[in-house]
Amino acid sequence: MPDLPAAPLRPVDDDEVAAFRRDGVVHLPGVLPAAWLDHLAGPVEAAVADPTVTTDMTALRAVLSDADHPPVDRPRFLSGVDHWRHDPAFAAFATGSPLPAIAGTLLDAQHIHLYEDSVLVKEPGTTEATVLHQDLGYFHLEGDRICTTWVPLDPVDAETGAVSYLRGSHRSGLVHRPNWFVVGDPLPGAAGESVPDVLDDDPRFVAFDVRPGDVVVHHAATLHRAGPNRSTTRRRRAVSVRYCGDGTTHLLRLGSPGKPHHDGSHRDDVHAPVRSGDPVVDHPGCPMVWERPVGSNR
Ligand SMILES: O=C(O)CCC(=O)C(=O)O
Repeated sequence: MPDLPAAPLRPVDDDEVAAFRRDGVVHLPGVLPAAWLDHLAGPVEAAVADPTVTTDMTALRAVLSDADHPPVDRPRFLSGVDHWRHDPAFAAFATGSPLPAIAGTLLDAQHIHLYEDSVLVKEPGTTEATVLHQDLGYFHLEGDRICTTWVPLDPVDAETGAVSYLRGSHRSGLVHRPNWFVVGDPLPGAAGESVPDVLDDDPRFVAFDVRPGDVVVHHAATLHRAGPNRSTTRRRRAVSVRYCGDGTTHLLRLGSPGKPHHDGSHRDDVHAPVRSGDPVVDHPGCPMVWERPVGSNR
């Protein structure tokens, strides 16, 4: 584990906590020490260069939409998941950076577990949008204390593919069917409500101009999407880390991509596979990564 700070550069304030609860999303400027961003840069490069750990979403969209495939020399949207499970640099970030404490504060949790991480890179000129979706339908979890932290490694704005969030949608009480991320068709066999048709200019959408050091956190039930990267020169590199807090239970959702600890294939066979209804407790597949300091209300 590198000796990098576990505390955010500044505390998350009351207005930010209130915004997260009201809107289902909050932009936290200037909370991540630059050392963590330096720490991630090489591992992200290695991940996007390795087709065994990232998926070419540009090619996937071409195949799914049966359009102009195969895409040749097109700028690509590359996305991977669960890097922390095989790469100690990602594991250090997901477990030892300020993100778990930030999630704990926003979710008003006593403890925080890591669910998964994800690399999300849109190279300059990437035409793929990330279509409207809700994370909860992909997660084999149930509860209200579940969130995604989105960490930009580059300045990101509307031109380069900022994520936009449908404010208040986390309060719908609905779990939406997961889709292919770059086309709106639902994953085969997946359960849940259809993702609603929402006008592009719906005033509930909010997006943020962000810089390295900022973190955007959204509730797992918040609908969100991201644009293509229309810049010809600027990359859009980001890492998402997803956490859950106390009160969360496992819920194995048909049709959503599974995890090794759901079927018992995790290498630590002392731990039984999890089942629907089990509370999330410390487990190598979903480790506890933060505990509220004694006597702290933050
Ligand atoms: O970065 C993107 O394009 C989408 C990110 C996202 O949907 C997420 O992290 O939950």
